[in-house]
Amino acid sequence: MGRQILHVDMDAFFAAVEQRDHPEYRGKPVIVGADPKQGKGRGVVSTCSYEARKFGIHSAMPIIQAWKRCPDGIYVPPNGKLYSQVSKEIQAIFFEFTDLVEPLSIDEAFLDVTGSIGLFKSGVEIARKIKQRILESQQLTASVGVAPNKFLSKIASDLEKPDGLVVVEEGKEKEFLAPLEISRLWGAGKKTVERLNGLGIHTIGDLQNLPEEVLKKKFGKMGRHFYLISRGIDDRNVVPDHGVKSVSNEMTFFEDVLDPEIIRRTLLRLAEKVAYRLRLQKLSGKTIHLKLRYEGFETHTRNRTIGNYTSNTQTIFNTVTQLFEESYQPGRRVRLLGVGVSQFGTEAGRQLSLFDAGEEKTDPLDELEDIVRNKFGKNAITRAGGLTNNPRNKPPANDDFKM
Ligand code: TTP
Ligand code: MG
Repeated sequence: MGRQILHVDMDAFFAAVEQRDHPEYRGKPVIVGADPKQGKGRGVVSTCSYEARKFGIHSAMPIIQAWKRCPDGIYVPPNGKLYSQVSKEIQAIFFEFTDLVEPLSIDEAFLDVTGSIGLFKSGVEIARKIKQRILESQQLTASVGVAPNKFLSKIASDLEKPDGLVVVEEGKEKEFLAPLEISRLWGAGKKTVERLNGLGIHTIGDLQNLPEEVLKKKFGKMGRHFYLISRGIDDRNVVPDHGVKSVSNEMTFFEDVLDPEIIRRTLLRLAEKVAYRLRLQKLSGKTIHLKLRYEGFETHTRNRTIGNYTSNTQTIFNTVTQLFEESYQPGRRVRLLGVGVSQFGTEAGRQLSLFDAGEEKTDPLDELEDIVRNKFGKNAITRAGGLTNNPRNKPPANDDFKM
């Protein structure tokens, strides 16, 4: 069986919390947002209850317009602190079912529950349990999509809101998508939708009927993306948010170093360690950092953002080597070197990555190293180029640095 990905999204989140805490608001149009000031207010609607949506009110609408549509509604200022607290408690529920939780916003997250099926029977069963737990503990409803990937689960969670549960079976991706409007396609903005409509393409099914070559001709790189995504093909991983913003290692030399070969090997060793730790945490980042301290204590930091997310030793090594060559003042002794990676892959970043360079393929050498390290400990293997001549020039055990 393939992957089981859940997308969980709370229903009318801010408004639902207000209705929960004020029983007199229940069943009524509740608008959370700016003060309407009897129709003279500025600012916008944050969200509104489903009762208010019947009046045509929605998020981001000017509050004056909401007032015009529903002057008798209940207008409530947002209580951000409360919503964040509720959001945290809901997230804690997700972790009862899997560690692979990728929060997308205050009220939604992707969960990869593939590894939890043995314990809980099926993805659908987990979705039911999560909905039940949220209802019991928070008296709030969530909508959940269950599918073999992120794209499909996100669409599915939205289809039967509020209190929805929609499952996309493996093998049924194409027929699930076919009747849906192309505006639901990931990557299709307003202009693209207009262009596609102009070509007589209104549903995802219409798009499925076009050969890949035609799509490529009309949309260039996006053509390939549309070809895949209209068939429900999306292999993005659920990237857990560990709260970690960067991963880095540094090494202070026992004796200050001039030898370029020792410097090169040290950078390789550090790149290896950082890359290994990234892969261990299933992270990849696109900003590479170098820290360089000369004898004395003068310290320089440099960084470079590359076009794709990486956890690849060679890529990290090549980039820090470039940074080193660009900033090193020849003839000066080096006391410390540090290598780091930050700007981890996020949903938005990954969306773009499908169209351009994307995530790198796994390097077989990295994979081999990971296997050995996981089995025999993290110091069990080092690339030949990363060995230092001076055995005293070993990295300290705890060698994180702040960037
Ligand atoms: P959404 O999940 O987009 O909306 P929702 O939960 O209110 O309603 P739905 O049932 O359709 O999911 O956003 C979550 C919260 O984020 C929402 O309750 C309020 C806030 N928000 C804003 O403050 N401004 C906005 O423009 C949007 C879209 C959301
Ligand atoms: Mg929501």
